[in-house]
Amino acid sequence: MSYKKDMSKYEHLEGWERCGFGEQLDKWAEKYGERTAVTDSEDEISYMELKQKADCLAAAFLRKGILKGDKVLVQLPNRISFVIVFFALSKIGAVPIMMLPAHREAELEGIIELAKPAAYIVVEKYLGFSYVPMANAMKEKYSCIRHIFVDSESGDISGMIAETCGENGAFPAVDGYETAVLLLSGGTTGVPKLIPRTHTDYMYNARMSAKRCRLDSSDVYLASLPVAHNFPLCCPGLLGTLEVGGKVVLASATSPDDILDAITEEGVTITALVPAMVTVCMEMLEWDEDYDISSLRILQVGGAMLEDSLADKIIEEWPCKLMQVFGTAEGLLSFTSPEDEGSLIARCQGTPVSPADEVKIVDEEDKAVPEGVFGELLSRGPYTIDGYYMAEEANKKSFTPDGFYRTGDKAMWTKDRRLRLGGRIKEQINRAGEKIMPSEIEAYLCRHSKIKEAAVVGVPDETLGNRICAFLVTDDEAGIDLQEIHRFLREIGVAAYKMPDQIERVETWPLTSVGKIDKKALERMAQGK
Ligand code: OOB
Repeated sequence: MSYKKDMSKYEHLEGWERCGFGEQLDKWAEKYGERTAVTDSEDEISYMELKQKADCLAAAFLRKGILKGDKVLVQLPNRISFVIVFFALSKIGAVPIMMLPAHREAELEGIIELAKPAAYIVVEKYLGFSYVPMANAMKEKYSCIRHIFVDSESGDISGMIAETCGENGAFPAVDGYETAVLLLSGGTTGVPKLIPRTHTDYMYNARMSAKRCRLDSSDVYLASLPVAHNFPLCCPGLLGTLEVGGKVVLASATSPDDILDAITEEGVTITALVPAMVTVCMEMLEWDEDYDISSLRILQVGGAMLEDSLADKIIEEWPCKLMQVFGTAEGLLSFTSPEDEGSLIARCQGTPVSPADEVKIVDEEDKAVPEGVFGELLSRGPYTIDGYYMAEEANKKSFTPDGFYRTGDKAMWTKDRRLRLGGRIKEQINRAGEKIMPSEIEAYLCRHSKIKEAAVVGVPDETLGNRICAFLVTDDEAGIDLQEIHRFLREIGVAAYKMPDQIERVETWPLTSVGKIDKKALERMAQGK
């Protein structure tokens, strides 16, 4: 029998409330009424309107036959409809699966097979891609998908809201300990992993993050990362900002000018970026003096290793506090504090956000390592999951028998009792904050007729953190170039962020002493090119 988390253990915690997101929204609407809750590039919505629209859409979903407990694929970019859809599904106890706009057929299929969603909600078009044909193809292939709802100017979602307004009846009761969302885990090994977060633990996650950021109703939070990701959704992100009555600005794209424009125009006080985005924003600021980022109070940086030199540069050049954020969709969050000294902020990822977080750093035999020594970071606690969704085998590997999540990250305790991350132990590539599992890309590559074998490694890269390099054994005379690989991967429906940045052909593999492909040697080879 695997370890099962006992939620009652956490009921004494400040910020822990057994309540669903739907009910939560009602409380916010009551408290913050006509204040602006969310703005996007086209519109804005108050807390009260958000509640009303979520109620209407929830009633419409029920009418269409979406039931409590149904899983629903949600693939929407950063826009107000995302927020309405999230709360509407929560109100009826349906569970959104947080797809990213970048995902394509290859990612969708694995998840549909695992979670059997009853519906699929897509944006009509975003960044030049039309989602409806892809959604229809999925519906055709998988009979579990009974409905496609399209979010467009005049499409299903707005129509459904308009149609049912004023007639919302009773919604099914939702318990705070039920699953609220299924988040995507970074990097899968072919079989995707979904992360079930309950209403209560996820809202606690948001509250503890907001508390560490000293967030209040005067704050303006900018979500420029895709808001379906845990970082901008809940750390404190969208949900943490709504909790305190602040305003959320949704930026529709992640380019530096979009980010800097939004900060300048909206008076943004806090935002979250991955290191690669900070670098490009800094470059932009250097040659364009029209931006005004003086409203910023906190810049959260996380999702990937932040180089010491970049941390120093942010502290020196940005008119705000840097907050280093180590986070996982599985739960554990560790942030620096706004009150910490700059020198401390630059060299660590702070402390866990909840007093009830249990963190261990262990060696290969799961024994605790001393301060100052790297080991694997393990965590258990109020908002850390005790298992992936329907994944008994994966859970045996990813959790200890007493319920600690194995992050696969190298970390140490510093002498000031702060966490300092040191890269990955598990084989996973972190490319500009996106997590990619080499084995997944290897499997895709081997579906190409010219490729006999493939090995994928991450190679340190100044801008991306890591770039993806694919080593290939191909049929002798058949040449293959990067363009062809990209075309092929696009055709089979692989997300763009997983495309190799570099390919190298090999005749034979370098092998380790036990005869496995020596990936360390491949990394060195790729670096030399
Ligand atoms: C965030 O969540 P995920 O689930 O996409 O990725 C988690 C992994 C961690 O296990 C670690 O490998 C890496 O991302 N990571 C960092 C880091 N923050 C995350 N590695 C080094 N330094 C950091 N500061 O990425 C995420 C979730 C919530 C908030 C922020 C990030």
